[in-house]
Amino acid sequence: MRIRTPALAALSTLSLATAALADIEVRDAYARSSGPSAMAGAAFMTLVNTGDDDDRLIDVRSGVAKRAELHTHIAGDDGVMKMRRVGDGFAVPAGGEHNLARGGDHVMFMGLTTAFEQGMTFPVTLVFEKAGEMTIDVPVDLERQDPMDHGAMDHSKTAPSH
Ligand SMILES: [Cu+2]
Repeated sequence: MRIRTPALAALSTLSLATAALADIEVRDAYARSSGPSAMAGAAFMTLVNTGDDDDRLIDVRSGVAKRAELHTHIAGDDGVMKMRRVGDGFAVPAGGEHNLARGGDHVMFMGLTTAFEQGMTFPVTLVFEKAGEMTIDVPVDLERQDPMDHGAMDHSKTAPSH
């Protein structure tokens, strides 16, 4: 029995973690920055709640930047979309999903400690109110055109041209 104890302990730890995270799925995550010298970057993904309880993404952490924050875009007084930190996070309703997309809600990385290069992948820890912490690997994709981006909220199209 002594030989089996460590294996059983590891197994129960694993199944506890799986149970705690089973209700949230992260789909189609990717990250981008404006270029190799950019000081900031962002990540986008779809959060899917397959459970019966509403949940909420309340925090984010990553070693790729000095700070990681939850951001959204809102229209400023001049009509230009600006980024704002979201203090209470993003609701992910039971049986529903929340989309983080360019021009909308996103994970912001400020003070990149590693330049984003096409094809690299880095870990991001998402902290949910109920599901707890979930660490995912996010690939950098600098070339992707966002199919959810209809142009109305894209910086390049809403910012006044100089
Ligand atoms: Cu931002």
